[in-house]
Amino acid sequence: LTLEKYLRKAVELNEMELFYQPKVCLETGRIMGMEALLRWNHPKLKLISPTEFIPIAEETGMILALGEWALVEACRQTKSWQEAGLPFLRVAVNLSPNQFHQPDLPEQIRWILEDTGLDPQWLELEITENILMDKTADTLNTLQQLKSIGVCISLDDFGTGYSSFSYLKGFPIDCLKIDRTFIQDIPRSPKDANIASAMIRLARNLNMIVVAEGVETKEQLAFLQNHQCHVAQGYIFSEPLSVSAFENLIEKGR
Ligand code: G
Ligand code: G
Ligand code: NA
Ligand code: MN
Repeated sequence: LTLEKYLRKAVELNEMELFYQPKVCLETGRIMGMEALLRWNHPKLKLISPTEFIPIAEETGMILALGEWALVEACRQTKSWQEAGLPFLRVAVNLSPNQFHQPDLPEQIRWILEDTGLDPQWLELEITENILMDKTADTLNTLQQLKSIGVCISLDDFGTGYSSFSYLKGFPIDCLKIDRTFIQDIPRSPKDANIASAMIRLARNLNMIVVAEGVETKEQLAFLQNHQCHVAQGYIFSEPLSVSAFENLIEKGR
């Protein structure tokens, strides 16, 4: 309950921050985008993990204000990096189920892009399978509206929720993110290796971009390259970084 009280003030008090984790193209080895991840710097409670405050934000409805802040901030920052002459990168923002089911989400995305001046092609929205589970007609409608704006849609944590192949068939998804639980025991576990390679093939055959999450070792990276995974993200490249640390990283790769 105290956390809830503090959370209400956190956005106003400027205590929220976005960290950025690079996504690396496995064919070129270059950073092609980044995932924006919320961090809460509470003056007394110190750095609080999103795994602690996102569920509270969801329950209390605070996620709507918080999610809007994250969208605006990620688009603003990405545009500002582009204007500073850094390589153009696509920024991915996580959407919670409550945010996704807001009737005016497409309208919100439209004005945020207009306000920040970011071209829609540089924004990616990460949703989870569970979002696709209910309200099928509304969900499809929302996704189609978002696609018509020109943003990319990613299916996050693929394989861990209520996975269904019908989602891949029925919804306009650009990008499949293989959950890190399928990556972590590669190549030691033949089962996980088989599941991962099947997911990569499935995504590629459906003309989707496939991203591996939570890549930590050289062996995992080699496996993913051998199996033609498009993109990887994980500690092997970088943990999520503050704005200045991320800038240093992309300046270096220029
Ligand atoms: O960065 P970290 O591993 O601590 O993130 C933990 C969880 O919080 C992840 O599941 C991530 O998707 C979620 N998360 C981080 N930032 C956001 C955000 O801006 N919006 C939503 N809905 N979830 C986020
Ligand atoms: O649920 P989502 O996929 O959005 O969660 C992303 C979370 O995964 C972030 O909190 C981030 O800190 C974490 N993460 C990113 N790379 C790695 C990694 O290589 N290993 C592990 N264990 N976690 C990671
Ligand atoms: Na994510
Ligand atoms: Mn994920």
